[in-house]
Amino acid sequence: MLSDKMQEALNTQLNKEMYSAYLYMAMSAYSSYTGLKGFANWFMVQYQEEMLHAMKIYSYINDQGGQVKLAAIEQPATEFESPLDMFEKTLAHEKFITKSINELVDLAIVEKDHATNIFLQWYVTEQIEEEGNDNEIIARLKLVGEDGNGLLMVDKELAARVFTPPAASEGD
Ligand code: OFO
Repeated sequence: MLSDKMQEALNTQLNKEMYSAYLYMAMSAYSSYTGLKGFANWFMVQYQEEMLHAMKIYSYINDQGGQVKLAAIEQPATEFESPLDMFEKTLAHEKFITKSINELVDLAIVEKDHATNIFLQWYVTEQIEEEGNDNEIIARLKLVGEDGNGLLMVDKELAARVFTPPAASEGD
């Protein structure tokens, strides 16, 4: 069972995850537009991951007998300065999400809501991976700098990313 406060906080997080999906879809669209198919692929996989994050919360609220309440999703930017700009904005956004998840865990602890606390641990771990991926790609993009060939090499690497749906036991 969820308290009203926890239900509202989870619905807010659901909206943030939907915005994350929308943001990375916007980055994928812009990457396609600028001819960087590998970047477009990476961000589209990220979009899929974010939809998974959102749907896990959706299912959890339902499973707990709570009410899912959908709110408007903020419009993301439509243009970006460079691939590095996109990844710096991605990292900044993920830090914001990490803070938000940590605050949810704090609330679960205060409310002695053990089920939600356990549920949120998956997100705590996921955020380590998300920030790690972004840091790694930012480092590579900084090494490449203005070198077009280097950028195309990174693009080729990012083209290899595939979305792996989680096993049934961890997916819902
Ligand atoms: Fe990118 O982790 Fe969800 O939002």
